[in-house]
Amino acid sequence: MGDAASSGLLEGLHEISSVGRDRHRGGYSRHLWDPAEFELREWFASRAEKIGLEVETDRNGNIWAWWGPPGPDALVIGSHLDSVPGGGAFDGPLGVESAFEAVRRIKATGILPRRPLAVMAFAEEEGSRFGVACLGSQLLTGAISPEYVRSLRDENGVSFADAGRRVGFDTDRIGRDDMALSRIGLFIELHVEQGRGLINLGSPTAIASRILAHGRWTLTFRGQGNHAGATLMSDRDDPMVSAARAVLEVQQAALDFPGSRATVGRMTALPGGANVIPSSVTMSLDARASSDEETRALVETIAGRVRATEFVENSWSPEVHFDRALAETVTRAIGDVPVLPSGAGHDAGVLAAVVPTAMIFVRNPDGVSHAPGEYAELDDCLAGIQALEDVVRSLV
Ligand code: HGY
Ligand code: MN
Ligand code: MN
Repeated sequence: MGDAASSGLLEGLHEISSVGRDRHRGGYSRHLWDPAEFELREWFASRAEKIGLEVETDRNGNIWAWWGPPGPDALVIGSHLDSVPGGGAFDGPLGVESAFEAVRRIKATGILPRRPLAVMAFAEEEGSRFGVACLGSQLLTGAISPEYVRSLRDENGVSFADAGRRVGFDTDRIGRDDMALSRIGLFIELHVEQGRGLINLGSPTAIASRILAHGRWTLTFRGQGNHAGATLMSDRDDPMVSAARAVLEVQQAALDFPGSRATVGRMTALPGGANVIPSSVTMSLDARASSDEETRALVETIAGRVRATEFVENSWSPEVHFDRALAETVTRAIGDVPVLPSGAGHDAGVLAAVVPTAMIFVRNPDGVSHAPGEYAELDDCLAGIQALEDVVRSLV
């Protein structure tokens, strides 16, 4: 492992440890079709070719690396390579690198798999550029309409369609890909645990039982733009004040629904001058709860309490319950490890709607994720690879 071990990272993660570093936010910013993401796509291809896998990119931008010819009932393992703004090094890439390493080890034994096998990386899992979670896997499975996706715009107002055209990606072809789906027999995703679930359980790995329902909304508060000095407090219609009250209402509503989560991660004032009362303020809302119904009820409660001028849904991911039979297969292969729910969404959650799916979590020593400090101990990462390798061996 050389440098990688001294860096406390798996070899493959060490190779990309400088890709997409965000000097302003810290951590990494790797978003769909930006230079860093293209560099990661090249890393994926070189990692695959090094172990003799054939690489192809599907019509939705997801990348597949096949061991043998693509075929039906394939075992597919992988995750994503993109990040949130200022994200950590493990969320996504750990799952892709662990998949490559598990395949490399099995290939080195000389066995020939009884079924096709692919390692994959889904496109835009974080939805950091176009605002929709798991964009690549949702397009693949038909969970989202291609027309809606083509109309999405990034924070610079560039549409998905135009952004794709600029990088030579044909966005006319996006949408449910029955041929690709027909090849997938099972999907298994390894992921760093995003939370503190494994910290006190004495196990480096766990499997996932379910994923909370979650969605994203944009709230807009409109007021009267005006002069910060000339406008008496009694004469103001200041949307920043409404938005500030709304943030507190969001927090209180989540507390009123025990176990739910609601987050305002971004707030933008227009025009944004320090001596200007804004004319409008937009803010993001990320809301999550155990069930679809509870999440909808939470968001309705928030909507009733904040009186936004506009309240628009951007992304919706229904609750997920992973396949019991596959979970038992995984447990037989890796032993009796803890079973944890996931507050974080994953491509495995989207695939679960169409094929049997499972997730293996790797211990996160302090639970921090979606932040520069996100990490996993090398020994726990190696335990995760061993678990994935054992599961793959039992299935190919
Ligand atoms: O937002 C999520 O839960 C995931 O990290 N995309
Ligand atoms: Mn994430
Ligand atoms: Mn992730």
